[in-house]
Formats: sequence, C-alpha cells, structure tokens
Amino acid sequence: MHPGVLHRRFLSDLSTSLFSFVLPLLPTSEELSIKEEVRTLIEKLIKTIEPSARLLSFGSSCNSFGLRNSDMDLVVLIDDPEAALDPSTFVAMIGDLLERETNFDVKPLPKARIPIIKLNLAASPGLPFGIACDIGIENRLAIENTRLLLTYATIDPARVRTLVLFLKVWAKRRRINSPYRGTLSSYGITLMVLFFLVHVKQPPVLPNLQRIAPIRPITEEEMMLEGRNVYFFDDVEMLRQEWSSINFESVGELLIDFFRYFSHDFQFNTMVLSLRAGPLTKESKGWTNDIDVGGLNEMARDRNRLCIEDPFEITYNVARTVTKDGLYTIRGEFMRATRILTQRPERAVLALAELCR
Ligand code: 3AT
Ligand code: MG
Repeated sequence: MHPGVLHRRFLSDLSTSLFSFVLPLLPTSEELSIKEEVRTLIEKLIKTIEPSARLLSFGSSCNSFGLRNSDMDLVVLIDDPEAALDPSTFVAMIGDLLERETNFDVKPLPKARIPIIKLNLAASPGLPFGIACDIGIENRLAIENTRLLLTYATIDPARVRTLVLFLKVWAKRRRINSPYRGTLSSYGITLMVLFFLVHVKQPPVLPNLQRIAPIRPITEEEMMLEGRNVYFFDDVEMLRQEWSSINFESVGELLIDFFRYFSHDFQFNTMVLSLRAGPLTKESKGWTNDIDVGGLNEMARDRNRLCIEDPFEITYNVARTVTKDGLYTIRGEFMRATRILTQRPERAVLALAELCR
C-alpha cells in the first residue's frame, strides 16, 4: 500500500484509539456523586463556624479534565467582609471540627505558606481508592483559572478534552507529573496543551479567550480580582455560535504535532509559554535568573528552567518547580514520544500502550 495511505490510516486509527483509551479513565457517576456529597457535608460543618462561608470545588473535579480517582481541590470562600478570620486560625478551627465530627483522616497545616487542610477518605465500594482532598482558604484566583480551563474545554470537547486527558495520563505514567520531585503539575501540563492549540497551531484550534473583547463594556472593577486582570470571554453559547475553527486536524495529528513541537521547536532556554499572550522571551519577563539562592543554608534552587506564565497571576511561573534534571527528563519524554509515534508503528493502540508504559 502507498505510504501516504498507510499514514492516513494510522492517524485515523490513532484518533479512535485515543478516544477509547481515555473513556474508561473518566470518573464514574458514582464517584462524582460521592465527591459532591462529601463537599456538601463539609460545607455544612464549616458553616457552623462561619455562616457566610461557602465551599467550592476547583481544579480537575470541575474543569472537565478530571480522571478517575483524581484528588479533590476545595476552597472556602468567606462572603461576609466583617468575618475577620485569618486563614491560619480558620484552618486550625476547621481541622479540629472535622476531626471531631467526621471519620476522615484530617491533617490541618495552619503554619504552611498557604494554610490548607489535607483530608483522606478511606476506600469504599463506590470509591475503591478513597479520596485525597485539599481544602484551601480564599483562593479566588483558582476558581477563575478553573473556569477559564473549563471554557476552553467546552469550545471543542472532543479534541481538547481528549488531548489533555491523554497527556495527563501519559505524564503520570512517565513520572513527569510530580512538582515535588522537580517536574510538572497537572495544571502546568494543561496550560502547555492550551498554549499549543491557541498559539502554535495555524490555523488555531482555539481562540484566545483573554483577547476576545466583551460584548458589553465591563468596568475595571468587574475585571479585577486581588489586583489581577481575570477577564476572559466566557459566553459559551456565543462561542459555540461564533467560533468555528478552520483547523480540522484530528486529535491524533494534534498529539503527534504537540510532541514534535516540544521536542524540536520550543526554545526552553529562552522562551516562556504564555496562554494569555503567546510565546514571550524570558528576558522580557525578567525570568532569566535560573538560580535563586535562598537563606545561607538553603540549597540553590532552579526557578526559571521551564517557564509557564499563569493566565492571571502573570508574575507567577507555574512551572517554577521544574529543576534542571526535571526539565531534562521532561524533554527526553517528549522526544521518546515523538520517536514512538513517528516510527510508523503497526497499530495505534500498541503505540499508545508503549507511550504510557
Ligand atoms: P489532577 O487531576 O488533580 O492531577 P488538576 O487539574 O486538579 O489535576 P492540580 O491538582 O495540579 O490540577 O491543580 C488544581 C488547581 O490548583 C488548578 C489550579 O486552579 C490550581 N493550581 C495548581 N497548581 C498551580 C500553580 N502552580 N499555580 C497556580 N495555580 C495552581
Ligand atoms: Mg487536582
């Protein structure tokens, strides 16, 4: 058979295999309803301390990039401006309360840089692996960046969700999804995929939501949250009617190109990935100092090896956890993946299995 025909067949096979790969890894409806029950229960308890408090989910439980058994990210928002509770005290109080009133394994960390409560729920028939859950306080930017990611996913769920979900699984299996061990957070991986679909692919698969003008004028006050501009175009109905990408590449083609771009084209040493603004230089952001020496006895740490700008907190490098070795490993994985997918494997399903081995 002609190599072109074989290649086209492989690509279509790859797209089908990606959908089938991801499908069984999605959370079950049972898992989702147990998580929602847990959230409601904890919210009710927290309201006994502060009636104006609400408990919201963020992260992958509600940005549509959640996998089965992924952790639960929760945040307490206090609506009453008179409620003068500082986060450390509040975390300690919630910790005590949950220890008294529930049988979760509770670990409050009131003294941490960002005070949180860590919870672990034991395994049960509906939740064979239990749940790990982090509760933070007043992290309103996380709610907004979760909404941004969800809006991007909603524009083209078949391609965007499939790519992000597959790449999250791949990164976990290849052990490059451990911010505490010098590699990437899931949030960082997701931003890389969106950056690729908005700014690298020509024609783009997704519009830049932070650059679409609002339909009605909005005030500075509506746009700002904690001193950050959190505006993005979030009218999903309007986006569905008005945005249709003229990029018709299949999810398989996009995956291969994603790996190829980060293996060969992206300049990790000098460039910053910005979903808001496209590729930027490290120099223009002042993110050139690779080494940040802390206190006298503290180890010199990498800060700006891999640079991913947060969409709203634009002075914050989401990938600041990536070390020199971590980046080396990550780039090695991009190259390995490119090699596997471009060596004309016989069957796509086997290539995916090899990729995630
Ligand atoms: P998992 O399914 O849990 O692996 P996730 O999408 O929930 O993926 P994370 O647990 O990494 O992603 O992060 C949850 C949310 O926390 C995502 C984002 O709103 C916020 N977040 C995480 N890491 C950062 C970061 N480095 N900077 C800013 N916000 C972050
Ligand atoms: Mg999470």
